[in-house]
Amino acid sequence: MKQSVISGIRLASMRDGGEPYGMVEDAGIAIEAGRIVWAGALNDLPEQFSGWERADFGGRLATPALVDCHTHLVFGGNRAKEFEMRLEGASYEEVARAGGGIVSTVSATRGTDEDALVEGALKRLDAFLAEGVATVEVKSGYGLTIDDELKMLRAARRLATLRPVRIKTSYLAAHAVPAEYRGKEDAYIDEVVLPGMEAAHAEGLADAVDGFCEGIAFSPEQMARVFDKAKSLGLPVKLHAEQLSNLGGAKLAASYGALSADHLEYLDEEGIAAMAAAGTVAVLLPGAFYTLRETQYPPLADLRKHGVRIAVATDCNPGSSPLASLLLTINMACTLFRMTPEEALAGATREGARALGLADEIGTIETGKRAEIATWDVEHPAELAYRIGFNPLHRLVSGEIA
Ligand code: DI6
Ligand code: FE
Repeated sequence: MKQSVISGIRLASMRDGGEPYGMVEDAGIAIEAGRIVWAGALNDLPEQFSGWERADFGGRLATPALVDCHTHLVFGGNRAKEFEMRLEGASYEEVARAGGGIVSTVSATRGTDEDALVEGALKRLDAFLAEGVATVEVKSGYGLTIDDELKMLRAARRLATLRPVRIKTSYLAAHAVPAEYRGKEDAYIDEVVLPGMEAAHAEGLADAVDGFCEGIAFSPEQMARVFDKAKSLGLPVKLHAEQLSNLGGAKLAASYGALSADHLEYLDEEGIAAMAAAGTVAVLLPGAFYTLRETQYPPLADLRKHGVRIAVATDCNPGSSPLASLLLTINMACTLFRMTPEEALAGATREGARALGLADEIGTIETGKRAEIATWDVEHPAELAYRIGFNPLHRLVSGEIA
């Protein structure tokens, strides 16, 4: 059984409460079989760990490995053309209604086989890993037939066999109405979304169920039918809610005990109170806000006031957030949304883990959690938020010291 002690670090444990960033100077972490068995000031290292193999990190900063709790990493094609259209004046909704948007990625994804989906996603995944990310959520939602949704989820699962990363999958068939079902949303739910969910669950392909509750997608009533099915299968739910308008999606998600409600620019205080009561995490996605040149800000002050936990994620997707950098996302969360660097880093570690139902496993550096640790060539954790287009990762320690 491999036993070791990481020493010579400045530890930003991101534990709740206590010092800002859970900071401990001149710290050590004792690791046994991939788990943290002790973390604290090296001077206080218990006797029982003192003889363990040491790895000295030369005074570098250590944080929990990063967690990206909202991505659409698997897809075919790209949407550079639509980017041009929007620069010529078309809005995101107009592009979607003209058959572009999500639906154009659906055609490309249907036309891409599983191997090629994996190959495309690996390029993006490698960019995440190079920045200290060890856990990535990946959604389906560009297949919109049972077979194509399953193909996307199988591709997502394969990523974890090809790289040292934890992948959590979300079944997102309720992402858009495919052209063949336009005007027949309820039939699409009955004939594709619900049976596809059963098939994904039977094959162990879905860790959660997601949806897009919006005028251009599904109503709260339709999402409730999707969530009822998820509940009957014992799958946790989450929702793209209040991104472009306020339909009460977050409140609906909270009523199902959702892990998270995501986007939330148009969220009202009633929705916030419902999320607080249910412990539903607010996932903020500044990459989509930036790309769509949104002007409505997510209600940060009220989320704080109600004590809602706030995560930050890339929303990496070919349309509204072609963003494969979680570090840049952390910067954007501060600059665009006015989150503090500590909140934004917590959003991409502790709170991202919570949004995936992994709060007991990862997201902070403390006894009992997995030893997934990023070390950085910086002095202070705020440097991870403040720089733009700069990657100071020194090393990602995943499971054991290699
Ligand atoms: N909201 C988003 O921002 C992404 N999906 C969603 O429901 C956009 C996906 C896309 O434009 O391809
Ligand atoms: Fe999304």
